[in-house]
Amino acid sequence: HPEWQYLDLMRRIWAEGSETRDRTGVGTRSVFGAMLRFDLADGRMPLLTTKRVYWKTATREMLWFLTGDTNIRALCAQGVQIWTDWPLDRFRRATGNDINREDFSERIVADREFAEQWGDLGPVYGKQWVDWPTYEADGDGKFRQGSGINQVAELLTSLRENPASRRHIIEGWNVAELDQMALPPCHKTYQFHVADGRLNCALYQRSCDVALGLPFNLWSAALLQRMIAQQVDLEPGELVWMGGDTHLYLNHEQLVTTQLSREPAGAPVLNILRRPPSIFEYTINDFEVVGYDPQGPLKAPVAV
Ligand code: DHF
Ligand code: TMP
Repeated sequence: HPEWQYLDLMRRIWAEGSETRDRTGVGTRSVFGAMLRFDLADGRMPLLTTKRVYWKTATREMLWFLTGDTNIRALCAQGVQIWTDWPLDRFRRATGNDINREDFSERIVADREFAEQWGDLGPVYGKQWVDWPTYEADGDGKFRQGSGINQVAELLTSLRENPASRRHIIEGWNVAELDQMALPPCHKTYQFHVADGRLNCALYQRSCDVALGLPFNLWSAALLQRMIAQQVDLEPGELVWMGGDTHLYLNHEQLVTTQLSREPAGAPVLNILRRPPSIFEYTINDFEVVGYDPQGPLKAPVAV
């Protein structure tokens, strides 16, 4: 079962990882450099079965990236709280207000001005993917903002017109803007590759929370690959995931122990129910997962 790759990685990090005092102060065990491979033939998806993964939440996040939005308001309005902790942390520090997450999220949805002030993550994934900023020199040696680059639209064009290219890349790591981001991108580079009528994808993730982030990241990458394959009339190929600092937080011990006592079973399949006219027009109702019968959810605290 392909999920053993995930479990083996988890086991190895917990047993052999180097203990590190990370940015969050929680502490991790980590290895540097890891690879997982998943074959997406026949609709199969890297959706973990040894715990329940909220694939609809991850899908809503991916669709939000594709709109170019970087404000959590649209996510909160759909009940998705996976990004709420970072704006909440900023708000608490700046105001000393000890508001809880639920109330903060409600206020973000109810109050547009509040959301504009406190809900934006800075120029993160969505912005860089569909509106990477450019600058143009005017005649006098001054610079002004040019029109943004839609990397996703350009990727689809390059896949259609020049499938053999070795330059099919979406890049999130905009060095000049890292300091404005709530978090610099973790899943920073996606490269696509066409061979034998199949679309392969490699994701480079510079930093990976194996227990909480990675299950989402694997689903999301495969989802993006599936949408792109559908749009350019290719069959989905392999997903190759590569991690830089690949870690388990020390306070995830309970999750790790429980998950490693379980065995993967089943092969969930994603059906895309419609072929939208463009990559930017998918909605949550276009996706259906069949054959997903996971073991129980495993909760763990997220390090902010
Ligand atoms: N920071 C850290 N330390 N780890 C992360 O995985 C992470 N991920 C981010 C932003 N910052 C991060 C964005 N993605 C969850 C999953 C993905 C995610 C953020 C959070 C999460 O908490 N998942 C829980 C609850 C899911 C839910 O509430 O729907 C899970 O059990 O999967
Ligand atoms: P860092 O910026 O100090 O590396 O912290 C980011 C943390 O968030 C790190 O634990 C990795 C984790 N993370 C993921 O694993 N996947 C994601 O998609 C995101 C946004 C973060």
